[in-house]
Amino acid sequence: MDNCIFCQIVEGKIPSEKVYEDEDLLAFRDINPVAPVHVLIIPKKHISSLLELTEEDQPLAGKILHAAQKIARQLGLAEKGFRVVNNVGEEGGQTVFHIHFHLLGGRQLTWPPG
Ligand code: DGP
Repeated sequence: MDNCIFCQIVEGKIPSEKVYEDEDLLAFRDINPVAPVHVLIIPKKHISSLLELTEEDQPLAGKILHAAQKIARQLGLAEKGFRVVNNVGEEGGQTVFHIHFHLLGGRQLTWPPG
């Protein structure tokens, strides 16, 4: 997708601070962090939101969750805990329409979210 910021990050056209990469996924630091650790985990394939995830994408979805665990360990979040968040649509607070999972940690997170 030519006009998708995250596709451009995958293609290296927009720089990012990568923390994890494999053939299907990329994880990089959020440009506007809301916690000491704030990483975005994305599939390299363009999927606009959780609503567009197909049955065929189920292995990819599982890979994303497993990568979240690996990255959390890698960044020292496993002991104290962390949060994985996926915003969907307008009321969900989604601003970039390439599915992404926020990995947040490094401080006490509160509930409910705003
Ligand atoms: P969401 O609101 O859930 O759609 O989150 C989108 C996130 O993407 C937001 O926290 C800011 C981040 N973001 C937007 N543009 C860029 C960018 O160009 N680079 C990086 N690293 N993060 C970005």
